[in-house]
Amino acid sequence: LSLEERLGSYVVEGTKEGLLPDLDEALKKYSAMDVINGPLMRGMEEVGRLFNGNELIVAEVLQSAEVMKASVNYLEQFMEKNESSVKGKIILATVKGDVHDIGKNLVEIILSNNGYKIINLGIKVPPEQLIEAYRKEKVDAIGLSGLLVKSAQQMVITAQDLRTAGIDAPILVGGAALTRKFTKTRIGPEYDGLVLYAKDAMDGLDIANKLMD
Ligand code: B1M
Repeated sequence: LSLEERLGSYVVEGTKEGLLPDLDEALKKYSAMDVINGPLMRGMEEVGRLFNGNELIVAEVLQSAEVMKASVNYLEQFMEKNESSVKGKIILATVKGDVHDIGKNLVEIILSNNGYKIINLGIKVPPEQLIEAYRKEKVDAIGLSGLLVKSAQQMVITAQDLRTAGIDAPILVGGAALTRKFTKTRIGPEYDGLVLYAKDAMDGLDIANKLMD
């Protein structure tokens, strides 16, 4: 197997044996983010495909998730850091009912490496907890992640609940279940503030930077 194929297969197989030396090897050719967005993400997509076709069980997908998390943790030290003063404060949460957190945690890494203070509320976060955190922390924006189809609907509910609570801070949304169109036509109209869709973590950073300008 080529280096790129091996990197994908660690994720698919859910094994870490040989992973770190291969990540080091990859860093000679690619940036840390390119390793994540390229071979590792392709591995994760394959896991999703196999899982969908009942060729993997949840326990196996969890092992794949562990490999992805370990890779991202290792690669974080090689990512570009922008040590500027704090640009803004952002809450991040995976919405109620959803446990997927690898994408959200990647967004946290990218934003905190680029001058943002992040309050990461974790997974399965109900609107009430977001409202409470917003009032306590006085953040500049609220970031919501969700990967399940039902999470897209949960984002609509969350936007409504935030509005009812009188909150109109910008909301940044992302995750595989969402589209720009859904964000604009379904979430946006339920909220008084800006609702912005990010297709990936770097896009999230661009949007955050534009918001803070
Ligand atoms: Co689940 N899962 N899973 N899963 N899982 C999906 C999402 C699924 C598409 C797989 C499939 O069937 N093909 C499917 C959803 C189907 C649907 O609703 N349409 C699915 C399912 C069905 C389930 C369960 C219901 C399975 C079960 O129990 N029967 C269950 C749900 C539990 C729950 O949430 N209540 C479940 C459980 C799990 C595990 C726990 C085993 C594990 C998660 C572990 C963890 O996160 N700690 C898992 C995994 C790993 C996946 C797949 C394979 C990979 C997800 C991932 O981590 N990708 C996934 C299939 C797939 O996506 N290919 C799948 C890598 C990550 C970096 O990408 O999170 O998309 P992602 O983030 C991207 C962008 O989306 C964006 O930036 C990132 C890239 O830079 N982004 C943001 C994300 N959030 C953002 C927020 C932003 C901005 C950008 O701003 C705030």
